[in-house]
Amino acid sequence: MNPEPTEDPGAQGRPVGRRVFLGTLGLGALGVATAPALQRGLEGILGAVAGSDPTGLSGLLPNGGGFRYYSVAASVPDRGPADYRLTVDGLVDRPHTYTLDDLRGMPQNRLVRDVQCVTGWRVPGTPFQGVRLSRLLDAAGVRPSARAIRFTCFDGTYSESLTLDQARRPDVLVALRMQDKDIGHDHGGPVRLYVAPMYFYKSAKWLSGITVTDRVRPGYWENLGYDVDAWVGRSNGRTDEPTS
Ligand SMILES: Nc1nc2c(c(=O)[nH]1)N[C@H]1C(S)=C(S)[C@@H](COP(=O)(O)O)O[C@H]1N2
Ligand SMILES: [Mo]
Repeated sequence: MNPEPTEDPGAQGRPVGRRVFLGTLGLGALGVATAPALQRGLEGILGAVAGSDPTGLSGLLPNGGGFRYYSVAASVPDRGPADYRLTVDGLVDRPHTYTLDDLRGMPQNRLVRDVQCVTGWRVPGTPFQGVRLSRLLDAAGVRPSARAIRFTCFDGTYSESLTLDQARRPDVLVALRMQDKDIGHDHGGPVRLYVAPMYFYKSAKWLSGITVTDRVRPGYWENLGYDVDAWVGRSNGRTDEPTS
């Protein structure tokens, strides 16, 4: 019932700290509690049996090109052009809520990079396209006291973080397209974050909130022991080739 190795950041030689250990325990419980619901909900979508792994319930997506489905929420609503909203708020002069059409109407940037998950799988040369996060931050007018960004998701559970400097990199996108298609629901559509140089857990799916903060608020996995600065090959005790 478990289609992939259960790796964790400690498995690569770094001592398994208390937070990672507690996180693993917590996940075991989550897997037991939500796996049946996930399997019911995704039966029509997933060809593989869903299993639990350290970064969430997952299953290999048919025709997914090597991607695996991850969600820490048992079910996630569908949102599209009529009801999708992305709010930018916090320490900004001009908070704003964008519709999907608003985002589609802005200048788009396309990147092609490898994707690396912290559990080991890697998908080569994947195109992502969307609006640079830095563009949305500039439009909002980030205040001088700001230091970081908190990302929230309409699955109601997941969150992520970046420092302001990381968020302003040109290879960080609010992505509308992946693999040269509109991002489908399973991959976090209609809008997900894409942080090219970091492990894929930073790339929050079903993105709905960008809040500018005065300090880093660790995200979902970071509260369970994963590194906040998640550079591929230079974090989480791993030595993968960098992706960007
Ligand atoms: N909202 C949300 N975003 C998420 C996750 C999640 O569980 N929920 N999992 C993360 C992890 S660990 C990975 S590897 C990728 C998986 O993206 P995919 O399902 O498109 O392959 O999404 C990341 N973003
Ligand atoms: Mo992951």
